[in-house]
Amino acid sequence: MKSLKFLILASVFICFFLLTGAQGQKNTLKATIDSDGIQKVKILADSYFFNPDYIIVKVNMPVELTISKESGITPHAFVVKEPEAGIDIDVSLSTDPQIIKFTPNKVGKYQFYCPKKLLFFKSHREQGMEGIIEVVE
Ligand SMILES: [Cu+2]
Repeated sequence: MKSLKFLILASVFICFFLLTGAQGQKNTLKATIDSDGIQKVKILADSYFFNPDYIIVKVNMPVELTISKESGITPHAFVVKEPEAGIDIDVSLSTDPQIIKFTPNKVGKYQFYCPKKLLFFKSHREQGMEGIIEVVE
């Protein structure tokens, strides 16, 4: 009986560590520049995260994002509201990849997120659907 209790306690601890460990994780992608001078980045939206969720691009060079969402009925969108940095995006996502082009013109870190929210539930952003585009020199 004692060992069973210990086993349950141990598995609870392991689950806790797995969960908290996964949440803080950043999946970083440094955009590579192709032969046309375009920085191509692929992003996948899922419930409730973006992969990658930390994207590094160079300033004053065109970026081409290819964004799609995982299959399923949950709607997702991709929003970045940083017009002063040349990034102003608000698109609803589908499983068909969409291509979004922009040229960041200001170094900095900019938030992207999914604004969807169902009734009284937490917004997707609050559940982890957000990330950062870092524009570097
Ligand atoms: Cu969403």
